[in-house]
Amino acid sequence: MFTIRQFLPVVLVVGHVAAQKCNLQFNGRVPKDFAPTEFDDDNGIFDPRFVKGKVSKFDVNSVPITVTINDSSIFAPSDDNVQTGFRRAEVLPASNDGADDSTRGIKTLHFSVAKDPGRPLNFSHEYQLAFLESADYSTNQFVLKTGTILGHQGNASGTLQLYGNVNDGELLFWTPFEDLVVHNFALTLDFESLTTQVFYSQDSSALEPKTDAIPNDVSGQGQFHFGILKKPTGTFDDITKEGYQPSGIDEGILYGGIFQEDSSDGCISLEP
Ligand SMILES: *[C@@H]1O[C@H](CO)[C@@H](O)[C@H](O)[C@H]1NC(C)=O
Ligand SMILES: *[C@@H]1O[C@H](CO)[C@@H](O)[C@H](O)[C@H]1NC(C)=O
Ligand SMILES: CC(=O)N[C@H]1CO[C@H](CO)[C@@H](O)[C@@H]1O
Repeated sequence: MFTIRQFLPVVLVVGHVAAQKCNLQFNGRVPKDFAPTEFDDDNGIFDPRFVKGKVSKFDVNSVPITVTINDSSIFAPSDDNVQTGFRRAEVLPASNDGADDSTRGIKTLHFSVAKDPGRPLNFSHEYQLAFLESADYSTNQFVLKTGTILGHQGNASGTLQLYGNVNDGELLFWTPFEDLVVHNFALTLDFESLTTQVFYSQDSSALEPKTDAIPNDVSGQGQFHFGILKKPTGTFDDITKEGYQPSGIDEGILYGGIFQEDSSDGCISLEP
């Protein structure tokens, strides 16, 4: 059901992304002259079927995007599977079909997030802002969450929390989700040794390692999601279809600097 595209670096497509130190696996940085409607067409950056919807450190000649959700953001993978329990809108890299090289070898995934001051989230809810979903849809091998995390109510809601494979639910790293700050993440995902190392910085600071390479089951390939998946509150048996979602929402998150590089030789970009 997914279009399989050959890896085509945006460097070649648009010709004005800064030189890279490491080899790129995919590039989700959006060129400055990119018109929003192009997200609905095949664009070589993000898969158009998944897109509805302050410049980050790694956006040198590119711009951030805002992913928003409202009451209409209900994902329906099929007519009999309408996910009314969630409000969600995400972008997925165009070349990432679930079985491609982005989940093989050793790769470093970069992305930056910032709050949209005009469209605040509701921290009474749990949100997933970035995650890898396995090819068989059975797990998320890592998840960046914020808000009130279901099953982890002790965690401060105003934090960004990076979890490993949700089967274990280990919190790998957390940091305050401050306003008016660009939060830069890089995750070195070792698909051979099954580890994850977290790098983080704010605004224009160089990325710093915040953890060692922590054992984390990143096997199972799959797809990288960037956007907003808002979970329900209240009680539910089937989280995808039940629970409480208030109406009249208008929420957004800024994303930038989304790309993945090959770190099989140890190469990691701490600076653009
Ligand atoms: C949600 O946003 C989309 C895109 O702007 C818009 O077409 C739709 O009408 C909005 N839905 C609601 C319920 O506001
Ligand atoms: C935030 O979410 C809670 C739980 O769904 C809801 O009761 C509350 O009204 C929401 N707050 C705002 C400001 O929308
Ligand atoms: C900041 C905070 O409260 N962190 C906790 C979040 O939940 C994990 C898993 O239960 C704990 O290990 C952290 O201490």
